[in-house]
Amino acid sequence: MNVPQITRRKFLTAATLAGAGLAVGPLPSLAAWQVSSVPKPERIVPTICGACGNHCGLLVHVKAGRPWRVTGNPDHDISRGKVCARGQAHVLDIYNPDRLTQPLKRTADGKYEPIPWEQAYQEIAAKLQAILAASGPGAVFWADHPKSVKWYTDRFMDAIGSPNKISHPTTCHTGRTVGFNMTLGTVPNSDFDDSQYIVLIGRNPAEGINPSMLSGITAAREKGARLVVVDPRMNNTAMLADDWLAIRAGTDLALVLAWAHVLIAENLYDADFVNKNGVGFEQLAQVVKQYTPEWAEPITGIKADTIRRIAREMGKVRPRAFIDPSWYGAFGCHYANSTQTARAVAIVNALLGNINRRGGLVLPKGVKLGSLDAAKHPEPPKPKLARADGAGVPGGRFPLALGNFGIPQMIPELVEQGVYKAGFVYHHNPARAITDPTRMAEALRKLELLVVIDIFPSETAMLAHYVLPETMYVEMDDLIRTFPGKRPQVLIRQRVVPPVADVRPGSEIVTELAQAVGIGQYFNFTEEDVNRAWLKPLGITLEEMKQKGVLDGPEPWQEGLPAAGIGTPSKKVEFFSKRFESAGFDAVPAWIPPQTAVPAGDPGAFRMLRGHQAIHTHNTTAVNPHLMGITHRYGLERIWINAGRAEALGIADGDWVVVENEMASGTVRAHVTEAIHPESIFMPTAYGCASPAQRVANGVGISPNVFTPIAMEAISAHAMMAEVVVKVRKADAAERSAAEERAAEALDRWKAAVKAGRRA
Ligand SMILES: Nc1nc2c(c(=O)[nH]1)N[C@H]1C(S)=C(S)[C@@H](COP(=O)(O)OP(=O)(O)OC[C@H]3O[C@@H](n4cnc5c(=O)[nH]c(N)nc54)[C@H](O)[C@@H]3O)O[C@H]1N2
Ligand SMILES: Nc1nc2c(c(=O)[nH]1)N[C@H]1C(S)=C(S)[C@@H](COP(=O)(O)OP(=O)(O)OC[C@H]3O[C@@H](n4cnc5c(=O)[nH]c(N)nc54)[C@H](O)[C@@H]3O)O[C@H]1N2
Ligand code: SF4
Ligand SMILES: [Mo]
Repeated sequence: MNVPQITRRKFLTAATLAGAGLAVGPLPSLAAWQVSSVPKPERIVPTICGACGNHCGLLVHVKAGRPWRVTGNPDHDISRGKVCARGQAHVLDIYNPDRLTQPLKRTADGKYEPIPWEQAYQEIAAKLQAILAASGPGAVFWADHPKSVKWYTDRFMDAIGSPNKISHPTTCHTGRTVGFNMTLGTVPNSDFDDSQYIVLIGRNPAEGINPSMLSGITAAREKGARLVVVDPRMNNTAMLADDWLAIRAGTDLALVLAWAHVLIAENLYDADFVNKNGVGFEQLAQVVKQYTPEWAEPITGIKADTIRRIAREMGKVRPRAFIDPSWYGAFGCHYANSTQTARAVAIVNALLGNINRRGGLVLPKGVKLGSLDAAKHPEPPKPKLARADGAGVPGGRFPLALGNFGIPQMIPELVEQGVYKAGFVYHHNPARAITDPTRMAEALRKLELLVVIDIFPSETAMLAHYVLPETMYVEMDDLIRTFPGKRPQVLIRQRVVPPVADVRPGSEIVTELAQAVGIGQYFNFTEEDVNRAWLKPLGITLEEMKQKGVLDGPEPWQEGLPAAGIGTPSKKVEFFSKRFESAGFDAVPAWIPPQTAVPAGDPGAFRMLRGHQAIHTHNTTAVNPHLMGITHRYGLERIWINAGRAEALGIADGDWVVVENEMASGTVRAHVTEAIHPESIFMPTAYGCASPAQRVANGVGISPNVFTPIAMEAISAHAMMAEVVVKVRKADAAERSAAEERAAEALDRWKAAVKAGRRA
């Protein structure tokens, strides 16, 4: 099978023409138009966006008591004055008619009735106490997507004695994080702005948006830096690249090992840095001897000459060359080899001597906050029990996994075994975001108590005994947060407008719940007390913080490795990892093929890849009529399929196709394109909402998770989300008409939502 033959020039020409079309005519710029034609807002409030995990600094302009316009806070280093489409649109979801507006209780017939907050707290507390008395604290889990409220939820779990704090990372970045932590003691930030050579492997900041990455890449490109994008799919960041390497999915480890080989064999690595700051270089050199570019070519589908050229180019401009540590795609949680891929990436960076160097990888500099006075505000003792899922438990099943995040895809197994009996789910949607949502939903249904705190009736909320509605970010004050990095910062989120419904902020919900459960003594403070105590050593007042929204931390980042070394046990870069060795894994990364192979010669079989789109956040924003409007307009819910493979299957662009495997089957339209490797299809991750109560989202597209079994990668226990083979075929007439009917209904619901929005 050949790698698609598509030139970057073809794509750029099309993009440039489209851009030129827009530039024709004497139109003023958007910014100029906004200034000249729009009356002044009443107030502008600095705060933090809540539409995704980047937490960009926003300035929310308020008119007639409503958020009216959102602009970027130029002082915030992550966003640098930029706001993406989601940041613009999600703020309006406070008025979304499908929003949760009051506490709900499930009735005997499976419907939901509104109840007062006090009743909800009392009933939840009574059930929880009964479960704690009968089964102990190990029967309770709390699953969330980290936000600052996590400080409260962790305290709540400590106070009841349960170690089972769970979060999303095994379905996001765990493989990457464990690989880097074990090698460099942390996950560094890339210093894009000052780099001369950037390699992105399965990282697409133009769509898996991180605004500062894009600004940094653009700034570096303008100064002549080269950009290499490695992705089986020509993602939107590849449009900016000098090289797009259309690698065979799941084989990045072979490519990175071959780069290590060339750097060492051709003496291009930074020997001074390695001798001074590394352990196990000899073992590394021995292992990668075999991994020549010629060895990697048939595995990856990338020409040996190209592999060698890029290693030489990196070696030439080191230390201002790096491979970005990445996030989700490729080696966050996708393949059986992802954790070792991350280790190999960390190792190549260390060979380039770029660790904590300008234009290389920066060890993030933190900001040390104060703490509450423990004499007045006693801290709950830490739980004595070991985590039920074994994450990070010495001698357990997953000793190297991240103990502070746990393993959400093990919830079904632990419910089935009778371990978990009660669950709290906060700002997280396991019945959609985790692999095999059907099994997850069955398990959640078996719990004696499920409490979901959300802003929308998610799939998980629709399984809960109690649903508690939270304020949205523009309606609430929040705990201070810090941003470690090259420019360490302190940020605050604050209330812009009062809540539009009977909703409460997470910190208040946890505090009130704690009081009802009888552990209120650990919550004898207000959020303001905490913020003031945290800010105290920084010499910043809460008032100053609220006025500015973001302030620089007191201590600037400094180039070079710290005198005390880095955060590994040896304090050095661990080319050889004793921790890997003692846990039974390769101490120096060696080639591991992906666990599943696409059967050769089967015309309908593909590996299923997945990824983010610029206009949606996971499963949160498909409810938003503005953002879903973009999806409808451009058919963004379609799966990508390689043109040559599609032709062989009789599939034309826009055709309805059936995607199926032993777990599920779904019908969706096809985007037929040269810009994806023939072996894989690509499915966007924002679609396939199964909650009828989310009227704009429901019925649009399909979700990759329904095709993905629950699995645990051996080292970091991530969910191996791309170890999935599916079959694709053209839909027959009956399948097509059923799908068209479903799509037409979804479109009608969207049109109704747009109309209702215009009237509001
Ligand atoms: N718009 C938007 N931005 C977001 C988010 C969001 O939901 N929406 N979420 C945030 C979060 S939580 C995350 S984790 C990040 C995710 O950010 P990324 O990790 O950059 O995003 P993805 O699109 O998941 O994956 C990037 C690319 O990996 C490619 N890929 C898949 N398999 C392979 C492989 O085997 N090898 C290689 N080399 N590439 C592969 C995919 O084709 C995809 O283009 O985005 C963050 N930013
Ligand atoms: N199908 C699918 N699966 C995925 C992904 C995907 O995009 N699609 N992405 C993968 C990745 S990279 C990640 S990080 C995880 C993310 O997985 P999740 O953590 O589940 O994803 P989110 O979309 O961030 O949050 C989910 C829930 O939080 C609710 N929510 C949003 N804002 C608030 C708020 O302010 N307060 C409260 N209480 N609730 C809120 C949303 O309504 C939604 O129900 O999923 C992984 N799995
Ligand atoms: S990237 Fe967009 S959605 Fe995410 S925090 Fe920034 S502005 Fe908000
Ligand atoms: Mo993520």
